[in-house]
Amino acid sequence: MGVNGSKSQRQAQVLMLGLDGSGKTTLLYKLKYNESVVTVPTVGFNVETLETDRRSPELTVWDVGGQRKMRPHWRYHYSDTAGLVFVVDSWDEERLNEARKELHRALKYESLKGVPLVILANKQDLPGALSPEALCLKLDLRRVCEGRAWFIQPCSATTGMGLEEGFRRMVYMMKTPLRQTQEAIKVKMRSKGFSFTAMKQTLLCGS
Ligand code: G3D
Ligand code: MG
Repeated sequence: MGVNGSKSQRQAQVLMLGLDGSGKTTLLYKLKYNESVVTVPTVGFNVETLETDRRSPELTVWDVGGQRKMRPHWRYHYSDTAGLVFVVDSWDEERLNEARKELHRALKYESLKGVPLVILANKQDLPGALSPEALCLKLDLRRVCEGRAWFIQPCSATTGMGLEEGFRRMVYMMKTPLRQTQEAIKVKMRSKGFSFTAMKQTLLCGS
């Protein structure tokens, strides 16, 4: 899955999906060059490598066009995917149902089974953007991500807030078996004073 022979420890493929306009291309170039770019709808894909720390694989991030006519092509990338990032426009409540359907459809594919998932709750800089907790419910994440390591990260591709954290979390989940990931998050949340029940009601990793 997403690892290339001897390069297995050095490079991993991350597939970035989401509806058109959710901010995928903006965030890819913000991460890569720390620049705000003017985007045009992505026809085909953009691909960039992101460096990580020396003990982690470099990430090759595929930003695949999210327009309706492009979505049937998403599946051709699944078999090479070591990590899935799904970008959501947290401000556009009207298209959340469409986003939910596309996410759920993708997660049903056998080749994405067990692949860690980071949901990037983008456009948090806009007033009225939905919180990660609200998105978690509206996208029905806890149910659809059962048995999978996952995480929802609030971010803004415009300001850069949360982007590195989201990809750092992805690297962590790719390197860590699911059970260990859940335990580590429980310990961290407990240390912050969360009860386990409260944790379950919020977000973080799969149940
Ligand atoms: P896509 O690649 O997922 O299709 P784009 O999305 O990266 O092309 O972004 C679509 C629009 O959303 C762009 O605006 C872009 O500037 C804007 N955008 C992306 N991320 C953010 C964000 O975090 N905050 C805000 N406020 N806007 C964002 P235009 O106007 O060019 O359509
Ligand atoms: Mg794009």
